[in-house]
Amino acid sequence: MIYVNQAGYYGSSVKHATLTSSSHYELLNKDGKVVKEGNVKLSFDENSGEEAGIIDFSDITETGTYYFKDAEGNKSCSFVISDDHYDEALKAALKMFYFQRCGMELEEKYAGRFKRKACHLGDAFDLLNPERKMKMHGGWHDAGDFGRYVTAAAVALGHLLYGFELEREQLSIDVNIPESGGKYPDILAECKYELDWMLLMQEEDGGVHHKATSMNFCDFIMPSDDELPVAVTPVSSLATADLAAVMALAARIYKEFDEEYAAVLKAASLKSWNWLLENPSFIFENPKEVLTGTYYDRSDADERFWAAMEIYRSEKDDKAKFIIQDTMELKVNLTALGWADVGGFASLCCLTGGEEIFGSDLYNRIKLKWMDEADRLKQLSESNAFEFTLRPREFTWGSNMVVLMNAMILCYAHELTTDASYLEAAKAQLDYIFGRNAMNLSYVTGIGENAFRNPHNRPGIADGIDDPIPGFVSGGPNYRPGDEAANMENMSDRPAMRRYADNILSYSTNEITIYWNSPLVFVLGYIKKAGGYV
Ligand code: 9MR
Ligand code: ZN
Repeated sequence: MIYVNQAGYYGSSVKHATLTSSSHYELLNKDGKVVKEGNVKLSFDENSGEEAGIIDFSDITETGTYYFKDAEGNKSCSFVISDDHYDEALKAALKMFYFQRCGMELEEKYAGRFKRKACHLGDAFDLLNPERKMKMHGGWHDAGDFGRYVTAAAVALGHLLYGFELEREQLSIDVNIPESGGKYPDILAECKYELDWMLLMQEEDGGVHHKATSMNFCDFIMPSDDELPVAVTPVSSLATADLAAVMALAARIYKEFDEEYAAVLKAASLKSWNWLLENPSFIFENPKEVLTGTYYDRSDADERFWAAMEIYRSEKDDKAKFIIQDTMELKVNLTALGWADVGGFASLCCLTGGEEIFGSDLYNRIKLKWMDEADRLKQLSESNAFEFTLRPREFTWGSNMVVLMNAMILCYAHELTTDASYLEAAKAQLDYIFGRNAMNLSYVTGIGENAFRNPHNRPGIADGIDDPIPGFVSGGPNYRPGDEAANMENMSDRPAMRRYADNILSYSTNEITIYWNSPLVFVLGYIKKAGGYV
């Protein structure tokens, strides 16, 4: 087999595909003419369990549609060589957030055939005081379920907003949402939809509720048919710190477009910041009667660190400085960009803010850690035929997020150094996401000849439309799958890269979430900015 990036390749940049089982290949154009052929040395690849090698076809630069054939005559998926090949993917990946909107009708002119009625417009109730009703409309559904969770939301916004800071031009695209053409670029209008909901999760004293979900997951129904009451779970220091951080970040970005709104965001950030200074760690435990996702995280040191970094950037606050200094002595992961460990966002804040703000000592310590991790990832990618950055046991639930987080780290290493080898390693991670993997599958719906089709996503299942909504990233292979369709009984004899089921029942390998799409937006924006360094 020959696995390719089904979303395509830049004309003038490095182009690789992965060949398995036999060593000869032919590359053909759309008329079936062989434009290149050759032999590749194969060696064992632990993730895919296959003998695999790299086909380098960087010398083929002409715009067009191509495919490969291996020695047995197996055809690869087709792909394009073109300098705008990622445009559609970026647009779809960003539009995904609109399709996740809660509390408003998705009208046909924006949603097309995936239009749907407004959902979850009623008040929620405070779990600790059920008599108390809380306004709780808006925001994005987290995933294939309709819950809304602050820590997950903050991380998705982190990817999108730091992305916007870095790749403003590439991410300021029109994605046809109701706000298009208004005072913000669409990406900021979309993020505002989530920020406004997050503000509803904040108490007067600055404490922030962890999540707003029904007590248990509803059936596979349209969101407007879900009438389960929505419970707002207690305040957690995790959610409070994340909100303080993300509101400060957003205030900085929105200021230029809307000073009034930026002031609201900033006030919210400071309110939560003050709460953090006065309150100890309240780690979130799912109340026993609530069966939806926990987003369990045993330490809030990294969340407080992120908040301190953002607050210091805008306020030069001494208390924030102490927290930053103290946290640097702890073993906080400084490159993690997921919902549990957020130290990487603090690093991005420091590195994008620069030495003048943070001082050269802190800046350089963080830069060193960032580059260490980027070097580790680059070496890993240079050591296997998929140029991939995970080891078998790192295929966790949502492994595609880890792949995309790694790509973010590599992109920013390229930004810091302009060394093209980091960009190449980042691009190879996108190759994997778009089909250069042992499933021969693009993990983004609607993008590529053989894209996954059956995400675990309630509206996509209940809408009666055969095609999935485009632009959704799948969670991806899971070394320890645990659902009806993918589990250890039917998958433990498979290599890690194939422990995946394109099945609506497979929430542990094939769900979708906002924070699996958001790093894709970041990475696509960056790769487009670097233009494959054409
Ligand atoms: O993305 C989360 C993953 O890292 C965890 O392993 C998993 C189990 O705790 O939960 C995932 O998050 C889910 C959340 O709890 C509820 N909404 C759907 C999320 C994606 O599967
Ligand atoms: Zn809803």
